[in-house]
Amino acid sequence: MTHDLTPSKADKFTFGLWTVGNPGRDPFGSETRPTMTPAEIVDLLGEAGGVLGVNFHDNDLIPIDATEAEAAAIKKDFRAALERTGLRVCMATTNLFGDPVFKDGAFTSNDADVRAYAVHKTMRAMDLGAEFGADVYVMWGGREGCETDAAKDPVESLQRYRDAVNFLVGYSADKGYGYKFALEPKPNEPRGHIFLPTVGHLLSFIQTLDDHSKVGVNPEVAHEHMAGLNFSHAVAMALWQKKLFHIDLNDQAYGRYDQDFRFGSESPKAAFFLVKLLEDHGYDGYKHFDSHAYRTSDRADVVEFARGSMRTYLALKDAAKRWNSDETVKKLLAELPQGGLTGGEGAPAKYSLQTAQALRKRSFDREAMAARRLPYEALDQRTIEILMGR
Ligand code: GLT
Ligand code: MN
Ligand code: MN
Repeated sequence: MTHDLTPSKADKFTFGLWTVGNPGRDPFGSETRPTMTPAEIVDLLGEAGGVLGVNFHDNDLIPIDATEAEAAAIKKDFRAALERTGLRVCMATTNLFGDPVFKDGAFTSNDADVRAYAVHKTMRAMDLGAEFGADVYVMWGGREGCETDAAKDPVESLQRYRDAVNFLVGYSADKGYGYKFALEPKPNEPRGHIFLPTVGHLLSFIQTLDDHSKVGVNPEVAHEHMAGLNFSHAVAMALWQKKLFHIDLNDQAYGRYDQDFRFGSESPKAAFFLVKLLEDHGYDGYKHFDSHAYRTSDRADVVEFARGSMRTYLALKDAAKRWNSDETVKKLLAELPQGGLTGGEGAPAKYSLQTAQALRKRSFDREAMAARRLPYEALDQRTIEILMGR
């Protein structure tokens, strides 16, 4: 077993200013940790070690009402912190959910002025991200939704969403920013119902854009779990369509409020299959930990939280490697019909009148097929033992 779980830049691990900088506020209580400046957050990530980059919403870096002079001073401090820690900015995004102006949505607000303001704010945030070298642009429509269906026409809302994304894709192209857009779904919270609630919905939406070559998804573990779905299957669909442009790693118990727990802390087996999927399929984008430390943590524990997120990923990557080369696993896979998980002789070939006629004529031994062994209990138990280091 590999014991070295030290991350390096090549692992492409990133954190958001809003994640490690989370001061512990929740709907029932105020901050439990001091608020840090963006530069202080970068220093904390430098201390964690091995982090490639830091991501931000426009207003994580520059408060919405900052003056030009204040903005310039913050940027200067932030840039200096990036230089002394060797971190870079990988992804940028827009806060289209915090300010009261977005109380009924941004791109899908019923108020045309608010829709225009949301696009204007996003263009400016894209300028800011590009100024710091971000090459991925995330769009999370947290307020795009409703509490009551009396409030919005959901078809019109999708059209509005589409118009906004088309506009911003055009802006990025004209400015030569080269952003890859990664749209992030979530089923609810903060809205009662959020439009485009899952990865599947978004993948279908993306196909409707004028030019979707630069638009993919940013799935988040917690969000698919909130919808009661298997996250790896959602990611698989994005990989299969070559649309996995970014990923938000964290954890979340099914059926609970939005928890944003440390990656792998709640469902390590699901996290294992996710890491195995990403590694087996050669995902080489950023791995962003969109989570925050428990409200009980102090600064030192936040550093442990950041290190723990990366170490867990690396431990699971190592476990995936061991799984793939494990003799027991190999033996069990070889026992599967057709000798493994992929491929298989005898399956229907591509349709033609000939292949159809041949298949139509073929005879099958139903009982013999039904009697074939599928030792999935043994395979799963071996997986558990590999995870337990046995
Ligand atoms: C917010 C949300 C996240 C999104 C962020 C990007 S903001 O924290 O819960 O899932 O990724 O806007
Ligand atoms: Mn979340
Ligand atoms: Mn997220």
